[in-house]
Amino acid sequence: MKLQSLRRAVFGMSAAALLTVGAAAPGHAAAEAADPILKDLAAAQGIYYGTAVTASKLTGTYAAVTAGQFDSITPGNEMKWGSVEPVRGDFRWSGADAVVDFAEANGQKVRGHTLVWHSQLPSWVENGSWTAGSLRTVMTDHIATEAGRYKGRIDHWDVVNEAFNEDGTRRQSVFQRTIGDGYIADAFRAARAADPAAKLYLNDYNVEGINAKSNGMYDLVRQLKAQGVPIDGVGLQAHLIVGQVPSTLQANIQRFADLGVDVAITELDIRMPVPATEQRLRQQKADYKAVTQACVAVSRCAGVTVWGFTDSDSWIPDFFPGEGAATPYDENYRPKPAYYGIAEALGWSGDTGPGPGPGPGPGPVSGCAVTYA
Ligand code: G2I
Repeated sequence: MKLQSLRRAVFGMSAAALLTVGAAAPGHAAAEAADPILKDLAAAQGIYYGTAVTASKLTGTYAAVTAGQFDSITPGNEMKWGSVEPVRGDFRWSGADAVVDFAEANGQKVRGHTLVWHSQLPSWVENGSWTAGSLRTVMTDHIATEAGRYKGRIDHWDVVNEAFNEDGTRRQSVFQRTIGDGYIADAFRAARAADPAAKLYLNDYNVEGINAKSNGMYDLVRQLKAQGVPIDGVGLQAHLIVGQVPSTLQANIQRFADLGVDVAITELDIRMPVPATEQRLRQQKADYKAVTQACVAVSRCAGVTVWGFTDSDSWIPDFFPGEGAATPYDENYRPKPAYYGIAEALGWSGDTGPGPGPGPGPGPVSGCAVTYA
């Protein structure tokens, strides 16, 4: 890799990160040296800025941007029950270990994702014949094993993920059906026992604005707090659609904070029909900026995690045919307008480059021509 490209790709990285990455991969630069460093801007605002990662990709430019721009990482799949114990008693920790080791080598926090979820659940759990008692034991043993393995190394755990239906009632997962309402409190107590230092989160999607689902979550958090259940935070995933940031996002963050819990934006991405157009990318910039501003504005908002930082590492195209371009960097690790929108929300006022007139235009493109096709 040319010296100039290497300088660009690793700009903002610590010495530890450089050691970890070693020889950066060829390819496009990650960002101009003059570009902002999101984790530094975030720290100055009292929050973290994180990204979901894929453990097997943590080399080269992908690793350089992960370490250079973000101060928190979340394994996108590697800590899920189906990943770590696909067969009962057969544990596979290599992916999760790799993410935690990378974070420690680069001075990053880890969001552990996730201990109890109805999806990516091994069939031995999903289809076992359980009593309430036997499934509760299996669940709390799983929590003790996984959270115990990483004790002291995880900043936040998503203890329970996606427990609600859209109308605010409980999702009828195997845990809900078999153990009943109390499974959530049981899970949080087991997580606290396994790793007392980790902040314990309840995480869900479509709960970013004030609506029936977030009302259900709000009522539960209030009850859990009243019962002394050890819950520390609420995660708003924020898988959003371009132009549709809920107008009540900040008020919703604030009302959870007022219950006495922290809040995090845990899985932010903002999808659009592809091919992306300049207009959609401008709107996406405004949307990333608005979400980030809402977190900055509430003192109990701990930070923001994007669900993949590059369009080459996003779940959207696989799950929403015809949609994509949902992350702040393009497929070649070039920052998109959204990246500059995040930076602006974090107080940066640098040059976002020639744009199509006033407002959120595309930023610099690292000397490469960008065509969104
Ligand atoms: O679905 C988006 C997210 C919603 N909230 C919880 C998150 O955990 C969830 O993440 C996504 C991952 O980003 C995807 O990568 O969860 C998906 C599964 O629900 C993940 O997709 C799976 C594919 O379904 C598998 O076929 C694939 O083997 O990713 C696996 C690993 O690449």
